[in-house]
Amino acid sequence: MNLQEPILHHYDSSPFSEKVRMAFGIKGIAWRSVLIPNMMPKPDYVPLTGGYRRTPSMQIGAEVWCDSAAILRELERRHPDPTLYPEGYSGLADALGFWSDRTFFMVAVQLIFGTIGHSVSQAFIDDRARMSGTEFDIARMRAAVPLMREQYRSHLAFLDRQLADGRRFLGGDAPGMLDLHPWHVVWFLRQVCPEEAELIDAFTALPAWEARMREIGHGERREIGARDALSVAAVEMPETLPEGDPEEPNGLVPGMKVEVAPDDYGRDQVAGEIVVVNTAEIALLRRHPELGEIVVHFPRAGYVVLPR
Ligand SMILES: N[C@@H](CCC(=O)N[C@@H](CS)C(=O)NCC(=O)O)C(=O)O
Repeated sequence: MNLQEPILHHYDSSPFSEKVRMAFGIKGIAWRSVLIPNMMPKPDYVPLTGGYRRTPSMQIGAEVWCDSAAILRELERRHPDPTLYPEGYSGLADALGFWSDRTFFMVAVQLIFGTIGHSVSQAFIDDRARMSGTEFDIARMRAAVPLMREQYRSHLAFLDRQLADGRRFLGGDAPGMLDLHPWHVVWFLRQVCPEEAELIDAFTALPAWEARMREIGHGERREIGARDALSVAAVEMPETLPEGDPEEPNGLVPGMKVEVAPDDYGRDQVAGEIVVVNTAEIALLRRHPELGEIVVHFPRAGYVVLPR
């Protein structure tokens, strides 16, 4: 096995993983797949991330990118052609993720679990309540389904309107970040809650866009075991070099010991020494008793950094 091949830690029904799998497809990348549990505990996963529990992450050698935003950024850096960015949209294309991944996604979560919640295990409900720090209240979500249907549809209408001039993808002729952001929310409903998919089908341009996206596929996927991925981390060494940013408002610099955590849900903290810090990412060096040195990367927007 090529030890520098990307390894995606994911599960098939994970929408944020689907975003990344599609990026592999757009860029024609060969990757390894490690299937991880969809709830805690994740004993073969957390040692790699240092405590981050969310899905997905991407491992290359002894480095791990947590969060789809950090993963997509790294894929673009390593495989710039074809780019995920429509010309002139590099900043706003990333900003759009905050709409799709938070607002639009949360509408979908309520619509989907309000509809299929009765078939979800109590263990899953308890896990999601622990992860979000608040009740995962299926009865409340069920009551909100009519409202969420309206909301979901109004967000879909943004996409349909963007496609109304006959363009193939949201950013023009080529698929990219503008598609990936909302794609996983549309995919999630179609995949997990087909009984509500007529909300999508009722639009004019959206269903054809969805079909075009599906055709792209996931690149070249090959399964490996979680233990194999841990062995890769153990034999490889991190390669990222220290990088600072003199404009950091609170004086964060390489070498400092900090903790990083998401600011929305699944707020488990990852502790380490800063290797890279800038407006786009923070990377931490960690030492694991069996795996040795690992560098873990996080996006900067949406993650808090606390001195230790
Ligand atoms: N901002 C994160 C969100 C990731 C996320 O919410 N992932 C879901 C699955 S799609 C998750 O972690 N669920 C709990 C779990 O898998 O343990 C990203 O873009 O990767």
